[in-house]
Amino acid sequence: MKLTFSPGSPFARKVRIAAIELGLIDKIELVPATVAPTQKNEAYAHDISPVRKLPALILDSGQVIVDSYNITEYLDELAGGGKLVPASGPARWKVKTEHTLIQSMTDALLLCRYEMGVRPKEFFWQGWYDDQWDRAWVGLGQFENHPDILTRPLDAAQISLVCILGYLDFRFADCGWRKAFPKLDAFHERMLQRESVKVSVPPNG
Ligand SMILES: N[C@@H](CCC(=O)N[C@@H](CS)C(=O)NCC(=O)O)C(=O)O
Repeated sequence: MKLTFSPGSPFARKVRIAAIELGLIDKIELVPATVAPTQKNEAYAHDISPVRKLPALILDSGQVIVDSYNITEYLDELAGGGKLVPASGPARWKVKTEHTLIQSMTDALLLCRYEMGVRPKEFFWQGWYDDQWDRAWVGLGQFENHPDILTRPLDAAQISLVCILGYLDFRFADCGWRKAFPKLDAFHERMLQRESVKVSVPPNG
């Protein structure tokens, strides 16, 4: 299998952590890819995904699986199922919902990043930026007071949470999340004791 990948991507990191935790990383070739708004990358659009986002998992059959959550769930199934995403019942929907919230918060941070780093300065929209930032920040505040996700055995929502925190370090180093959210800081430190989390820290993070 091949995984389109970039070392700074919180979504690709999630898949990498999941693959290591599931014992599948040796079956995956990481293929560096560059995708960004306004950069056409027709080959990626044609061969992998018309919406030009990474990560994507390319199976040996040629089938492509897009979206980091789908890929995580696919890998989980390959490893026997029910390991990072509970197989059924309320626990499954809890992990999936928390995961989706954190993924949407990460999307919001990425939009902030693009607003700052990609959009021409004269078109920067402060109100829109602040609104996206607020979605991520308020969400983090809710997880700060959510003792269950911070302490239970490893799952996909927790992996997502460590990836958004790592992305804050990587792209918004001065935002002060550790001071604002001390329980998330302690969770992040605990997660860093895992090899999977440690080896996947973004390069400048
Ligand atoms: N929901 C997607 C989001 C993926 C995503 O936004 N990836 C970013 C890289 S971190 C990307 O490909 N951006 C390129 C673009 O938006 O043009 C997932 O979880 O895989």
